Amino acid sequence: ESGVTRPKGYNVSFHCNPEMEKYHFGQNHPMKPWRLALSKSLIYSYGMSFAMDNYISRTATYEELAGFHSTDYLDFLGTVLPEPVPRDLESQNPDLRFNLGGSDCPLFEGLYDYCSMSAGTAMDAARKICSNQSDIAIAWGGGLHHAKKAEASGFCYINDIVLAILQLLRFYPRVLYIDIDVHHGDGVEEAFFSTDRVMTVSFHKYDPNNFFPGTGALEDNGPKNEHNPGSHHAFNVPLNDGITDEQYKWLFDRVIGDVVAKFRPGAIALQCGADSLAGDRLGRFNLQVQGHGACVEFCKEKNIPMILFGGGGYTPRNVARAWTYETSIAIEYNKKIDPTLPQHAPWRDHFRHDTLFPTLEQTLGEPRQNRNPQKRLQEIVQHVTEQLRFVQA
Ligand code: ZL4
Ligand code: CA
Ligand code: ZN
Repeated sequence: ESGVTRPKGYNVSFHCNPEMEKYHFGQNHPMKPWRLALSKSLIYSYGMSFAMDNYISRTATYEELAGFHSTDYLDFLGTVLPEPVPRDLESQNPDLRFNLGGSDCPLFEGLYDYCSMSAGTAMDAARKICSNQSDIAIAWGGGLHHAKKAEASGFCYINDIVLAILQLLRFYPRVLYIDIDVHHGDGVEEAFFSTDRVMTVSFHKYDPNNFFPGTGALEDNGPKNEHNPGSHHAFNVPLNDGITDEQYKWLFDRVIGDVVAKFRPGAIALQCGADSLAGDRLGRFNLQVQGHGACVEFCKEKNIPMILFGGGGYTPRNVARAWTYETSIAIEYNKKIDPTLPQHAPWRDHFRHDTLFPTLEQTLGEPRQNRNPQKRLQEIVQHVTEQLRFVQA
């Protein structure tokens, strides 16, 4: 008896593959697939599985992966053996084919299977949306937004988001992609650069010389050639260190509100990378679980079919908190959720504080200095408004 009931009038599906949680990128690598196990265990401890359709997803087939990726790349990915590249040689090593085998995208045991599982969860989620069996489909094991057609990048090998959006495009004329990971969603932006059927919007830390991947300037809105249908269909919200919940929410509501009103998407793909949270090992923002979740809430209120993807997130206890809260938003349990973590939750001590909503002081000690003047945020909103005038209503 958990007290969690199904939301009235619509369906949420939850897609995972427990095998994924077992893979290792190597010692000290920030990407830790076990954060998926931690997240799922917290979600289940709250009893939320009773309010969703729960699926163990299939692994994507080679043919499905080839819907976006080149077969050269897939063939190589399927045959490479984990041969660790000597660290000091790595930068000069001319034999890093497809950007595989460096410290960001190492070759590890079972890499191809891990990739097809991540893609499988995302594609299953997309299929549930297309068949109208789900209104919100959750794939926390997906969200690997940097992968290119024939190249691994930034911990991402297979772009499950692109594959899922390609599914959605079979049924919906227009799909909106939103990315709240602290990194720029470059792989998804690039994949749909030349089409007006997908609009991409990424919020990210932008510092071209010091922060990965270095792309995603405010002025980058798609092909510069006006005759290319993709022009004015990419949006970037470049931010600086220390942005707060209040500012991020303000920006998100203005930008996404206007984008949805103008573009009228039939489906939304929302990448919920949790490295935009305060205290993340790689991130730089001061977002709290509430502010991160407010983005999911805002999108949900648009009543448009939606996929929620995972993505980055390198402080596993906070990743689990965010994705748990966001699952509760999907099933409309967020207003009733007990902010005290369930007594019986496995790894409860791992969370350090027994709350779902730690304060900034609890997560950071000292919050990062906020380098986002309100004036700059206003400029960003203004730029988006101007770009949207070029978009066909
Ligand atoms: C690590 O400690 O900025 C990888 C990566 C491995 C273990 C031991 C190796 C030590 C931080 C990162 C050497 C590490 C050198 N280990 C890493 C330009 C870089 C070249 C690689 O959230 N070095 C590259 C990628 C980013 C770069 C971010 C975000 C993914 C997502 C979606 C991808 N790459 C500089 C860094 C470590 C490591 C410690 C690391 N890599 C931090 N930032 C990067 O958007 C899932
Ligand atoms: Ca982003
Ligand atoms: Zn990231």
